[in-house]
Amino acid sequence: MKEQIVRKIIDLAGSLSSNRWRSGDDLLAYFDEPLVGFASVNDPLFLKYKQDIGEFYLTPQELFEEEFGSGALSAGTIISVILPVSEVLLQSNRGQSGFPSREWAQLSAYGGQYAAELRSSVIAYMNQLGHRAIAPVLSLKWKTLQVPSNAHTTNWSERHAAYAAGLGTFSLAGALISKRGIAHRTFSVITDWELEPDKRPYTGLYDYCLYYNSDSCGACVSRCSGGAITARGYNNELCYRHNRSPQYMALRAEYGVEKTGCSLCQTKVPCEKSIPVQKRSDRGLVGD
Ligand code: B12
Ligand code: SF4
Ligand code: SF4
Repeated sequence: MKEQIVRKIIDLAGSLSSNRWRSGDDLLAYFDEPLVGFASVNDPLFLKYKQDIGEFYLTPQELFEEEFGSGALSAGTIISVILPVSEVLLQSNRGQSGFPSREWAQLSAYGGQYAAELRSSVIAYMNQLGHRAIAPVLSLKWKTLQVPSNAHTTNWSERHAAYAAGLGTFSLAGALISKRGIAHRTFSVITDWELEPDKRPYTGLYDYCLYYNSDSCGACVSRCSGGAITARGYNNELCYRHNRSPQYMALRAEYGVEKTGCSLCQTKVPCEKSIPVQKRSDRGLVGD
């Protein structure tokens, strides 16, 4: 059954015109075919997230109950979807330093619409098959908040859902590295349909990052033009400010978009589009 669901999500993704944008005479895709993973709503990891991240962090049950009432989710599945950024966009940002390319800014400004449409299509598909489903980030309970340890956090994280569903691990850059790399967008849907969870092909939070698994790399540190990534990890406040600096505001006007993103840390790095492997010549630790 899971294969059928994965096939369906890939087909739905292929049918959406919002994944296309015009560049001169060409019609190009923002994202390649999605990756799909499954986690049980009763996976103890979701309680561990609450313990480690904070009491404010929501479990799948709390989110589902907001929509369908108390006790609505005794069993079920988190379906996590990764949308890998297409090669043409990766290429456009590789040559950039300091600022993203015009093409990348298109992705930041409009790629979210496609992700939202695909998410709605997945929910509609679940409903057609007689199952209830919600998108956590559309719940009335979902919110962004500031806590002492994190200036920009939320009470449901899409990358934690992806981690639980076996789709990837965290990294020095803060982002999730999937088997299609770090350059992606991701969303999740919670359903009361009980499906077999995927096995996580890793045991540690940072298994796919070379900085943690091989004492090497750190390429994202020098790629980051906002000084937000160091050997101590990712500082989301610096990233946030950098993306709203006067230079970036001017860039929004120049490119004619409401946001440009930056994402230099997601291209021209060994983890860009696959799980990175250490090359002998790359040995050596990053400085701080
Ligand atoms: C708020 C937000 C931001 C804020 C702050 C980011 C942040 N907190 O890391 C700002 C505006 C700065 C930002 C920037 C960017 N973002 Co953003 N952002 C989000 C958003 C909406 C929520 C993130 C969040 O609060 N998570 C909750 C907290 C708890 O988790 P976390 O910080 O992600 O996780 C860390 C800690 O929990 C820590 N940790 C500590 N203890 C423990 C214990 C356990 C058990 C675990 C598991 C983890 C853990 O490890 C994690 C990794 O550092 C998500 C969408 C979503 N709803 O999830 C997108 C999202 C994370 N962003 C995304 C992207 C692409 C970006 C940018 C590249 C955009 C850009 N500017 O070009 C940058 C760079 C990010 C980077 N280097 O990681 C993608 C990430 C894709 C990926 N490969 O990981 C997401 C998932 C959006 C999406 N739908 O695809 N973002
Ligand atoms: S560039 Fe290297 S250190 Fe940075 S996240 Fe990717 S693998 Fe880890
Ligand atoms: S999005 Fe830009 S500023 Fe933020 S961490 Fe990545 S490279 Fe640095």
